[in-house]
Amino acid sequence: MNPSTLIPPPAWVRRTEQYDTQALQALDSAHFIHPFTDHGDLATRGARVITRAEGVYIWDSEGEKLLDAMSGLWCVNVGYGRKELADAAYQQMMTLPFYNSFFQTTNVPAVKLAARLASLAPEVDGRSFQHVFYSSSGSESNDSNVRMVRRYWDLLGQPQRKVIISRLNAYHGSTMAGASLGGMSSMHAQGDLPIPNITHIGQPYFFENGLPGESEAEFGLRAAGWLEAKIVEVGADKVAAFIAEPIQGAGGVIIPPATYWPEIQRIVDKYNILLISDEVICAFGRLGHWFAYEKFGYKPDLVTFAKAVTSGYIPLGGVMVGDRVAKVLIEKGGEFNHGYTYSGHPVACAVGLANLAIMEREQLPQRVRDDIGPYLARGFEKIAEHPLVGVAETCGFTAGLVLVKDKKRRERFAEALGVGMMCRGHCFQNGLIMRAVGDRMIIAPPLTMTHDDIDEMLRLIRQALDLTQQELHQKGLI
Ligand code: PXG
Repeated sequence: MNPSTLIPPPAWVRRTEQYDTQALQALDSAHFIHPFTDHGDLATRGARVITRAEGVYIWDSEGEKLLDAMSGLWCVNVGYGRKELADAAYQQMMTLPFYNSFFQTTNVPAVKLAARLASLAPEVDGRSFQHVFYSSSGSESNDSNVRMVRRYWDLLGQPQRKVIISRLNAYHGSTMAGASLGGMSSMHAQGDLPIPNITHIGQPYFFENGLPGESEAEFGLRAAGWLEAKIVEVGADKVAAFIAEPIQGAGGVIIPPATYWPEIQRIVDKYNILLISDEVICAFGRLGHWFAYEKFGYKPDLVTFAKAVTSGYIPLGGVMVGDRVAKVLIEKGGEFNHGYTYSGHPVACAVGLANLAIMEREQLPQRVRDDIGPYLARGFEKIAEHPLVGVAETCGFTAGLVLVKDKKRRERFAEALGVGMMCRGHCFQNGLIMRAVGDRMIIAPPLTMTHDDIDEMLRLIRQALDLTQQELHQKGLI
């Protein structure tokens, strides 16, 4: 199939005046239950209808243009409007739109992508990732992790090893296992979570949990020590695995001190427990590497991926299964009674291959490491000087800042004030998409941003900070 035979989109796709925003909002309100949304509240204001996107910008049904500093939702690493990805999907749909891989069949894109991912995952100390298990999302992938980890220990004759340790304020998805692994108390409060045999330790958030006089390096060791304490408390022979994000994304871009990961590695080695690196946000260039464990130098047994593997153009997720686990599952396991209809979906895998090809051709991980990552870091050093900013930090091409009441004393705002949402409102009003996580403002822009795009983004961030400061001042809150 020749890509030039692609039918161009109908003219109305790009003509914003064709949209009846109010009618769409009414239908939305009447029929669409959104994720993580208060619908009573949404009905009073109406959802913003996003209609198209190009490069690093999105447009809504009213023709408003917004700089998308969140890459959709940590997904669109190659930016919007990539015809190559549409072509890959189209061609694959016309060749083989779907076939399952349950009953001793496979398909070409799934095979090629698994081999490609295996070649991109760096080997550490002789441990490599030769196998991939596919799903369609990060949540499903983490459910698969729970199944695989417990199956692994069963096969090794240690069925009592069931407990998976995670961290507070971690995000690992929204299915029963994903939300249980996550450490979001608001999620645990709904639906009788966590499921059994999942427990949590504190997060390595120096700004919040560092003690007076404690250095960041000391704090990193202390925070990692919570894992050892928990293993001892649970009983080392009952612990199956530790799961963590290299840096916590949805938790607010929490970047651990440099001492944290090496100490975590020492502890998981000492107690022989499996290490799961949830890289749904951090992989595929976000931190300047194909996979983030390479940046921090630790040795996971399982790596969760999703989102940017297709730059979000189509759902795909999975788990990189390291040699240690793969060997046991394959050599001792027999049938693993687990899988999804869409495991290894040919269209999703074809888009994944095309997406990785773009990333490789444009050297996006390297670009983050050598060029736009350091450029963003320099910009954020200036942002850190703003009177409303307590701390501003970057890691690769993601960043977070904390809004504070008193910069010198690092005094935080009362949570009920919703100062983050106030700032987010000013961002939206002025053409910038930035996420608020409590009083932390965060970004994870497309890795294709130019220096000019970054300058424009920094200008919009500074403007939103100024407007937030003005509003707080007018309300007598600072
Ligand atoms: N693990 C991590 C580390 C994630 O960030 C998931 C698993 C779950 O992936 P799926 O594809 O099932 O959504 C995620 C997802 C936010 C936000 O507000 C972040 C995510 C999802 C929704 C919102 O920052 N990350």
